Amino acid sequence: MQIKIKTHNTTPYDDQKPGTSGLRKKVKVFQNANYLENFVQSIFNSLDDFQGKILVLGGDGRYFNRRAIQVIIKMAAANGFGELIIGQGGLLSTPAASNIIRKYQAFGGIVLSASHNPGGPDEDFGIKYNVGNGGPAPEKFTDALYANTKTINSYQIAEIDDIDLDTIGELSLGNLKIRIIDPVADYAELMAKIFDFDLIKQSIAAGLITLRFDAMHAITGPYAKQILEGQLGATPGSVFNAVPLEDFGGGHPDPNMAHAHELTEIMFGANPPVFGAASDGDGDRNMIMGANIFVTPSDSLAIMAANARSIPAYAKGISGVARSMPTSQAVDRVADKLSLPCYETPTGWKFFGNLLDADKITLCGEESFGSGSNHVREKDGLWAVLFWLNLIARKRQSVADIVHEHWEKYGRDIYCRHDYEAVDSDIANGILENLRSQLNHLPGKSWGDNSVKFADEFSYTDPVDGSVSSNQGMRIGFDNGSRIVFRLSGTGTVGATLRIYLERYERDVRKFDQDAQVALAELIEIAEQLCEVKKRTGRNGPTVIT
Ligand code: VG1
Ligand code: CO
Repeated sequence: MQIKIKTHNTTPYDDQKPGTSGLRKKVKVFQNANYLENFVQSIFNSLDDFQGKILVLGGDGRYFNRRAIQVIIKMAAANGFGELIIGQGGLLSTPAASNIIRKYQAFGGIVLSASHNPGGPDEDFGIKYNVGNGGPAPEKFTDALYANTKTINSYQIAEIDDIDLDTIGELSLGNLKIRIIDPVADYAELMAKIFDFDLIKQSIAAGLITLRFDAMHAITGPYAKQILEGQLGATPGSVFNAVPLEDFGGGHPDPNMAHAHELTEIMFGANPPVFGAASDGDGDRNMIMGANIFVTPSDSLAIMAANARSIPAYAKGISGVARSMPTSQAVDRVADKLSLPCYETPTGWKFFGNLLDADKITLCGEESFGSGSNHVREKDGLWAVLFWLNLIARKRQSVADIVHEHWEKYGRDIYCRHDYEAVDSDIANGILENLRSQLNHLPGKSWGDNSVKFADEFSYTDPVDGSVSSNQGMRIGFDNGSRIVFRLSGTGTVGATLRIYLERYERDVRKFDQDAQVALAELIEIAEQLCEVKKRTGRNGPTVIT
């Protein structure tokens, strides 16, 4: 059967610039005439030589996921892909999609997600293109894609019926093969190769590890159920909020103590389990907790780097580490001690891809609850959870003991992030301009013990391909190692979100248990003097503190 292809005329939208991780907009915006079609055609227009090749397709299951997948199937068919590999029900977690692209040597993949942003008819949707290494497309591609969205005047679509996404199997339509696959199987197989599943299983069976995992009504539900309960033997019900819902039960599927409050209450409540964790909308973020303790993502990365040799896949050691610029310097201290290269990249996973491909690094992470390794080219929530479970099983120590032991050796980088969400864009730009104008005058200036060593706007030169990314946030470093970083979010969909990242290094063991907000109070005050966010917005404090 030959499929009938139709070319539709369209007119460009001017707001389809991909942000930190793809294009994110309100569902209502994606529902505008040809909005999705324009963006998808622009992706295909920006690619070369994909005829007859494989495209992976899946999303986090949020509202509009199914509709969008049907449209993309028809457009991929019309544009000449040879095979589509799609997760059953249109579902694939972001790390699972990355794995499938790599495993089946696909040309690329389209991942539908707005990650930690809420879902539903009045909430957010997102779409992102990943390249053949399984990672987010680099800026060179997203720039070309954006340029395409501004001039697009037609798109191609196949006139075929909707595809049954729910039945695993294969079908052919003209020259196109469509495979609906189990979204979990390949991923679970990969995890079993990286970690010591037998050891974790024994520790759980012996009662040494008890755990709770909050899937936040999002994509990791089926993955965590199968791996943690099915394969590792955690008590049924250990994984909760495990069924992906189109609106995530009305919450933000964002694994931090502000949004994963159910888990937080369990871990700080009576008789907490040994280990607690949560993941986000698309499964690439993680929050790690132990009984009465929360592990900051920056500390988690540092602890993973310091203990990598305890994990089978990294037993021979790691080649290097990388962190995004606003992530705390905890991992730098580990790299220093182990004489490993340590890279500081702009925010967003796309900057780690080249370093991983070139084997300059094995582990990487961000302060925003993301960590990962060379096993895929995305951050990976469940991977981090399994890393910690493997570590606890090996060390036979509590999460709190592992963290305290780490701090005793390396010192503690006390850290937090203040987000001011949905700020009027003009006010936000004013804040940044005002900050920018101060940068040259700040070095040498002091507030108490905090004397400014450097103040700059972060620019990154990729050591592999030499590409330069500038204006990646403002850094103010102090002589005592403290830092304040300011940047605007590239994933929000309403107004602008100002992020203020604060960190202070503490070497005094007696002060390790301080509350971060108290320990950082002086820096929080300096940050306000510099950026005047409260003064300029009339707000009393941040929308979210993580
Ligand atoms: C945020 C985080 C960033 C992360 C990005 C995508 O970006 O700060 O570290 O890579 O989200 O994560 P921004 O530009 O809003 O600060 V996910 O899990 O939302 O795909
Ligand atoms: Co995510």
